[in-house]
Amino acid sequence: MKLHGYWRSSASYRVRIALAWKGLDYEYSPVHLLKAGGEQKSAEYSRLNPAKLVPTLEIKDPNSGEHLVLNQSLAIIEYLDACFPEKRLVPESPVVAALVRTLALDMAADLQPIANLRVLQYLTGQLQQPDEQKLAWISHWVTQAFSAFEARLQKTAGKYCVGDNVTLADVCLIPQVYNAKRFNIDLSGYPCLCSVVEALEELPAFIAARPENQIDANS
Ligand SMILES: N[C@@H](CCC(=O)N[C@@H](CS)C(=O)NCC(=O)O)C(=O)O
Repeated sequence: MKLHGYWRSSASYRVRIALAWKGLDYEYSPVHLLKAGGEQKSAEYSRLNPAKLVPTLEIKDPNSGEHLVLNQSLAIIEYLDACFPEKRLVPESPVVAALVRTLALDMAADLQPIANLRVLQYLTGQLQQPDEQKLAWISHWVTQAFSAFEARLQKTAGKYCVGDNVTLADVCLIPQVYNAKRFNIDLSGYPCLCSVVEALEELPAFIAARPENQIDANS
């Protein structure tokens, strides 16, 4: 199994958490998102992911033995959950699974893309916005998303986002919190979110997946 990712990429971070949570060994192949205009745009990497985004997971399917090249972090994690159902991240109950996916998509589908590298590069490049406007953009969307997330957590959270089991919602939350901290966004107005994050940050799988613990950290 080989994960193509970048230490600071939140989508790669999600897959690293899921792999570590399930105790799956993998080779890590760094794709530098900034070097030489971005290695994700190279012809070689584009063959693995035509969207020119990380992550990509190469895996031998445990059922058919087929070599698979998978993109989209949530599709990858749902695939891993189906093939390796120990320590499930999407619960079997349809009701709880819907709650979990709602929270996961709040972070991975509605928030993360708005502050993705290529979006920020477009803001400061083609649209010629200064850095302070870029920071205002990030802060606006993070604040809006975290306020809604906090309101949801008031109803769903136990120790973690949904009850007392780690789920896909937690896997999607932590990388967005990492990004928010990078941009110095004040999280003190989200007490429920902070208490869930504190509990998750103690778990070995979440520690192993941290950006600073990757071989390409600070590169
Ligand atoms: N929905 C995709 C998002 C992937 C994505 O946005 N990856 C970012 C890093 S978190 C990326 O590769 N950015 C490179 C760029 O914007 O050029 C997923 O979840 O896998």
